[in-house]
Amino acid sequence: MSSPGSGKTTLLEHLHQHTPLRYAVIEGDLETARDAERLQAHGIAAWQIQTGSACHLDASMVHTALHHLSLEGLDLCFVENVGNLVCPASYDVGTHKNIVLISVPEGDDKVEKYPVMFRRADLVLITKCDLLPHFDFDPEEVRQQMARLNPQALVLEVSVKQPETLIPVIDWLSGLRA
Ligand SMILES: Nc1nc2c(ncn2[C@@H]2O[C@H](COP(=O)(O)OP(=O)(O)O)[C@@H](O)[C@H]2O)c(=O)[nH]1
Ligand SMILES: [Mg+2]
Repeated sequence: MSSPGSGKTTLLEHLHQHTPLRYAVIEGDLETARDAERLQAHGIAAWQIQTGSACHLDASMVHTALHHLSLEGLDLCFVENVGNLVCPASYDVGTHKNIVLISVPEGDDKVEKYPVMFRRADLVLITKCDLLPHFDFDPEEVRQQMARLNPQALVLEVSVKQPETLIPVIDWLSGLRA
């Protein structure tokens, strides 16, 4: 879950190249199958849900989508929710864990402004960290806000331009699988 454009689909495109974990993705957007097509182009099984006007997925939509994916032999199935820092947090779609992204260009004040979302996070990824030299974004600020709001959640800094930053994410996912 995260705002539109914070890097959800891009992260799922890149993780694939650095892990033996096999995963499928359920995509949610208002219109188009662009994100599912992007993942399929990388050989990742993906199913697109088009919500029309709904700003979030619900459990029934995810249930239907699961019938269109072959889960045999998979380690994980991601659900990329509709880009939105508000509504998706209020709907339990059946995921075991929640990952919330916040990208450097969005600003470091979002945790406390959108607490419902960040309270539900098991993992928070600060994305696009290659852009830190160009923005007044302080990752420590995000860490402090998370420590006050949801100290159990892990906070990691990532960038698809710096593939080594994806390794702790893969380790976290592998730990879940184990
Ligand atoms: N510089 C930089 N750009 C990124 C990174 N991750 C994603 N982007 C760009 O951010 C834009 C939105 O990414 P996308 O994955 O479609 O976001 P989504 O709407 O959250 O799925 C695209 O132009 C990506 O290339 C990153 O780590 N660094
Ligand atoms: Mg996307």
